[in-house]
Amino acid sequence: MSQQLGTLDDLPQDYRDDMTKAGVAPLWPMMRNVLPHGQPQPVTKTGHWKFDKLRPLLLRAGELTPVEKAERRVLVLSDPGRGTGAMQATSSIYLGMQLLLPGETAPAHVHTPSAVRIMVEGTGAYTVVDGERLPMEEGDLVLTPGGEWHDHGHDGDNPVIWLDALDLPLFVYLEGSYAKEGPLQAQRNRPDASQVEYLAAGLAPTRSRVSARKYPMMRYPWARTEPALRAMAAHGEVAELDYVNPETGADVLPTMGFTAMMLGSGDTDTPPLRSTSSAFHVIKGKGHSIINGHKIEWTNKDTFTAPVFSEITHHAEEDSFLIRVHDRPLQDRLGYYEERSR
Ligand code: GTQ
Repeated sequence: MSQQLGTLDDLPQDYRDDMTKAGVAPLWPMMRNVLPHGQPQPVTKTGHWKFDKLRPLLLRAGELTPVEKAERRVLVLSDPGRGTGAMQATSSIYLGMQLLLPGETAPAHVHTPSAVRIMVEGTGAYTVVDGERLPMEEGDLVLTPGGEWHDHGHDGDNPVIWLDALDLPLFVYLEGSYAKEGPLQAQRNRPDASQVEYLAAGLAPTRSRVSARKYPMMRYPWARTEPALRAMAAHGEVAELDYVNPETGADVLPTMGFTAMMLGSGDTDTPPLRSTSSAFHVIKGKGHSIINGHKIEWTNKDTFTAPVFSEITHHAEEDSFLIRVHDRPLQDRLGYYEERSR
């Protein structure tokens, strides 16, 4: 039975003062703040960042702030529920839009949080992770897992822009976030694993257990994702593919998960309510999503978010491709991931 709990005002002032002096506080007036009934009460609010608004701001940052002064030239997408400057887009997901100009490098560092790059615009950029050079073409997903050295470079002729998704809020909350800097890495003279070892689904190189890599493939080329989605969509409605470790089939990172979705022109997708928060990035297409009654009209390269347990309906007005970022791997580890039907 739900009981009305006592409030602070029920307590005499001298008792409240004595508690404050002793460094304690009563639980019961705050109980429902931390343990609401039935489902969480998220602080996070749906956000929508239109790329045509972000792009000029990012290019201006390129004029105003040399990469040496920024280390990473990024505009942070702040959760509207927490306000501008919030270093998170949802409870667990950090998003930033990063610019690298031709010839620039972003210095090598390693940090405890994991990052994923979703390529938004331009060609010729690359990320080096543990000596492996990962080309970044539009739509590619590139992993820089926590604890792996990484730097970014750009051999092309035009600005490149990508979306960073990090599990940074979690690491900040845990007081576990820190970085180390180092020299640019030597690059192995060999194409990345997606081009050599994992060219076909279901086939992985025969290896000795001793040489097993924790992150065997760190680049997921869009050139292969889109045909896979189109083939699935041709035989069903909405197609959605998980990004997985090609050796184990497990999620690509310990805390964050990623899917690629295709909604054909005219398709509607009504996923179950999920205990995860999510971010959606439109690789290309046009449509709208209704998130808890809030309509978001999205187009190419836009990004939007949904808090935990959101009611979400997507509708595509043309063939549309989205990447969904979520925190189900973390929730699976904590043992509370949940879906509810609508
Ligand atoms: O590229 O390593 O958006 O360390 C935030 C922190 C990007 C990066 C961000 C980072 C990076």
